[in-house]
Amino acid sequence: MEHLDPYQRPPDRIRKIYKDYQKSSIRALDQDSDIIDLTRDLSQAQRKCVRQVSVFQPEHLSDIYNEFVHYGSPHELSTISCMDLQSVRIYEHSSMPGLYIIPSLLPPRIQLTLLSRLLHRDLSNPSHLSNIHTHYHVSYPPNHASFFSLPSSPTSPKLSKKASARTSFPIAIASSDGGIQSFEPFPPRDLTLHKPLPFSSFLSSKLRWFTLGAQYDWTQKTYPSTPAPPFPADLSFLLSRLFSDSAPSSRSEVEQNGGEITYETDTEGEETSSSHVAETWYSMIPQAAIVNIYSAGDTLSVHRDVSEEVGKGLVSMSIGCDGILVLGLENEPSHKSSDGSKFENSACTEAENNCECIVLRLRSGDAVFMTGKSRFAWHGVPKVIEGTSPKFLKDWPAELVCGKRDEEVNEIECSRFENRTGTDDISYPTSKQRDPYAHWKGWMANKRINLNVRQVWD
Ligand SMILES: O=C(O)CCC(=O)C(=O)O
Repeated sequence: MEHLDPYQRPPDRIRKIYKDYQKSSIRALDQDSDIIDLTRDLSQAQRKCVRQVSVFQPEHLSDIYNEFVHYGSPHELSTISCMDLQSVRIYEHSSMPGLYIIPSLLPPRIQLTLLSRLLHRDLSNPSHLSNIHTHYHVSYPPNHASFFSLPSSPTSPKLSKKASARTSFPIAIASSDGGIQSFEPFPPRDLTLHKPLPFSSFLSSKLRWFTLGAQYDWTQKTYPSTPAPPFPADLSFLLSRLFSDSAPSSRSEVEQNGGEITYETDTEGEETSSSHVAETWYSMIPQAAIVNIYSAGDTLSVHRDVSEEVGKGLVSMSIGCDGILVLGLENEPSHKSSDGSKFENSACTEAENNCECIVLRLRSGDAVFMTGKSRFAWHGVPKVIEGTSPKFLKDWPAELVCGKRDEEVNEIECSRFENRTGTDDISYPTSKQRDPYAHWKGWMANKRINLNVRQVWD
């Protein structure tokens, strides 16, 4: 595999596009016809380059999702019926061969289950390091409880110098009824560089990412050779079944299935065939993941993921607010842009034009699979759009009323797959006993979680 430099500066063109989108207002984003948003009609120019290349069938998906929801426990019940699911279409853009865009792959129940497993369970596992660990001693709630079982706005006492210097804990402060009343701030590793980090900022604004499986070293830009914590088995199952098996149904099956193919002969005269999908669907074994936690307004700068030792596919799944993802592939100097959009700009210098760029609006439940030529594409997130978290997620981690959950999430599933909205009709428990996370209600309203998964070694 070709070795790419993790320190290389991104091409000027994608940097410029990234900066422009960073400055865009929500209104401008809503009206921007260059953004590929597969939930709305594509522009005429986009229809020439975006094609449906394959499909996931509902039966296939419901098997995977039921197994994932009940993973590790014997079950006979089907929580997700294939009747509630629709075929999920897989698209490709002619400028990004091997980049598969899969809108609405995850139905609401799977998004909720995934979110809870990532943030209640995996974040509480001390072997999953976060960016906060680089500068702070992070302490954990007792018995692997969720961080969200702690008060959302603690009445933490000020950390004494002695406590700041301490490297062993407990730091949870018990209340008279035996619960946890508050959490001391996390002491910095170097007191001369950082102040103690209040627990409230850990989850509310400061936590940006944590890692699963192989723990990437952000300073060295390498994966350590020491044994990694096991990749969570249920997530591994979900991702392997979706992305490691053979490529999903071929194009002819799409046609038989009545799938409408948004195919127009593109300007280059090239068609993407089912055999092409099979060739570039580089199955992957999940070995490392980054869980990015964005607040509206956060950004992720343009980069390439090049530290992995194999070029297998990279999966990216989004939950919560919409995100704008800018992607760019460097090409031959003579290559002409195929979409005729503003990304082909005669005012650009040659260096700026030497990178094919596309811009996607990703919504909750969408997935992107970067394989083939696009595996090492430049990409970045210039915008997470405020107020766009779907209704069924807005109150998370507050839970749905016990007993009504199945019925209600099913309702949400149906309505979402019809028109991508949630339902107004979700009720929540009123007592704290029934909902341990009620005091964090609304945390997800302005968050975007991205699960970014890769294979590191053969
Ligand atoms: O949030 C996203 O959509 C992309 C995240 C990403 O590129 C990364 O974690 O490397």
